[in-house]
Amino acid sequence: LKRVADDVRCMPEEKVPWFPRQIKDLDRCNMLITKFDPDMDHDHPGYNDPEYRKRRTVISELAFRYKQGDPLPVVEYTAEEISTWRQVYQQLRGIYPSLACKQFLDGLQQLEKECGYGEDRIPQLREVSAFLKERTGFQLRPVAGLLSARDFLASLAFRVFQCTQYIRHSSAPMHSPEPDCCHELLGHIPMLADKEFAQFSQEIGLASLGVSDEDIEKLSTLYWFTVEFGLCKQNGAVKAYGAGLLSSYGELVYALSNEPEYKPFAPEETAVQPYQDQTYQPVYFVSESFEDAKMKLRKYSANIKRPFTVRYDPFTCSVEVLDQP
Ligand code: TIH
Ligand code: FE2
Repeated sequence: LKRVADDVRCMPEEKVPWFPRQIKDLDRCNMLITKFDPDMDHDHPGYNDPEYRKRRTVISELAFRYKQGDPLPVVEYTAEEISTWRQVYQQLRGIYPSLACKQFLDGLQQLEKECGYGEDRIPQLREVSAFLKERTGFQLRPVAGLLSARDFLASLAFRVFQCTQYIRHSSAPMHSPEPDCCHELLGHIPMLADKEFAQFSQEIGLASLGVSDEDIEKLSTLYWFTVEFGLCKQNGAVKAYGAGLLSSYGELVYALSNEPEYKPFAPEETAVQPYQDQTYQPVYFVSESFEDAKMKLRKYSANIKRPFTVRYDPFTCSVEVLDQP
C-alpha cells in the first residue's frame, strides 16, 4: 500500500514550460520563425535580390550578437533604405489624422518633436529606446526577424519590446507580411509611448509566462487582433490602433473601407478566430473604446489557468513566482 501511495506522490506534476524570471533571461528568448525570411520564402519581394539578402544578413548579425544591457546597435542606413522609409512615412503621415486613434497621434507628435521622427531619416533604436524608457519604462531589444509567440510575449512581461532593424524591400513599401523597422517604429512605438497601452502590453506578457502551448496560441491570437490589427470607436468614428495597420498604407485604408467584415471585440471569440498572416485580414475586431479592449483582455487573461501567480518587481526587473495553494 505504501508503495502505491509513493508512486502517486511521485507522479510528475503537470510540466510548466520554461520562462524568463530575470530580464537577463531574455537572451534565451530568441526562437525565430523563418517562414517570411527572404532566404526561405520564394514569395518574399527580396528573394531574388542578392544585395537585399546580404544586407539582411549583416543586420541580423547585430541582433544575434546582442546581449541584454549592451548598447543598442546603430545601423547606418543606405540612401535606398532611407528612400523607402520616406515613401512609407509620407504616405502614412497623410492619412493618420483621419484614420489613427488619438493615443497614436499624440505619441507620434511627441516623437516628431523630441525624437527626430520625420521623413528624412530612419530613427535609431537607441534613441527611441531612451525616449520610451522615460515615458513608459519600455525599452527595445534588437531581433533578427519574426519571433515565436512565446518568446515575443515573454519579453513584454519585462517591458522589453523586441524590434527588427532592417527595412522592407523597396519594391513593396505599402505592405509587408513580416515585421520591419517601418512596422516597429511607425506602428508600435507611438502606442508604446502611452502609459495605459504600455501597462496593457506588459499584462499580456505576464499572462503568457509558463502557460500551455494552447493558451499561448490563444493569447497571441488576441494580441494579433488587438495590438496588431485592432480598431476602436472614438468620438463616434472607428479608428485604428493596431500596429500592423498603422505601418501599412494598403491595409490601413482597406481596414477602414467598410469592405472587410467587422465584429465586436469579445476575447473568448476573438481568441479562436483564424487569422491571415500573408495579406490583409478578412475580419477586424472593433472595441467600444480603447479602455474597453483593455478591460476585456485583462479579464480574459486573469482567467487563464496556471498553478502559480506571477508578479513583476520593477526594482530588480524580475518576475516573482508565487505558488498557489
Ligand atoms: N503588415 C505589416 C506592414 O506592412 O507594416 C507588418 C506586420 C504586421 C503584423 C505582423 S508583420
Ligand atoms: Fe508587430
